[in-house]
Amino acid sequence: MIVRTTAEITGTERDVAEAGWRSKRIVLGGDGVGFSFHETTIEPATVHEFHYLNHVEAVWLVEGEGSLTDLDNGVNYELGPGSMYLLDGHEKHRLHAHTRMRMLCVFNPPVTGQEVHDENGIYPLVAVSTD
Ligand code: 9YT
Repeated sequence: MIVRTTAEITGTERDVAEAGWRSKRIVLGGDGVGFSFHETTIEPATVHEFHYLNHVEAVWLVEGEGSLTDLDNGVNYELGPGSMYLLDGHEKHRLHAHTRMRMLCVFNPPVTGQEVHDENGIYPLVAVSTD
């Protein structure tokens, strides 16, 4: 059994921050369980594009409001607490945080912890929202 807290991984190599988002990776590939499990926070009024070519990801929004656009077909979704999206088709997508969003994310296959961006199909782009 593994027991961890977010507090004990804060500030370690499992706590990855990029412009406008931060992800605490509480379970990684090295744990050997077939998935990774992250808490991602996205700052308000930021826009991010992600494309995970090699991973399936489920994201459960716990706090905050935002919008999600499927860039494969242009469909837009409004997200709030309790919303979940599952990228079962490796969809390129855009997240626009209206308020600070806190999300719980699962990846299969697991992220190893080496990926930050522009690597292995993970391509986050960051911009500040103008609205
Ligand atoms: C919202 C989202 O896609 N989070 C993914 C995790 C994050 N990009 C990370 O840990 O690298």
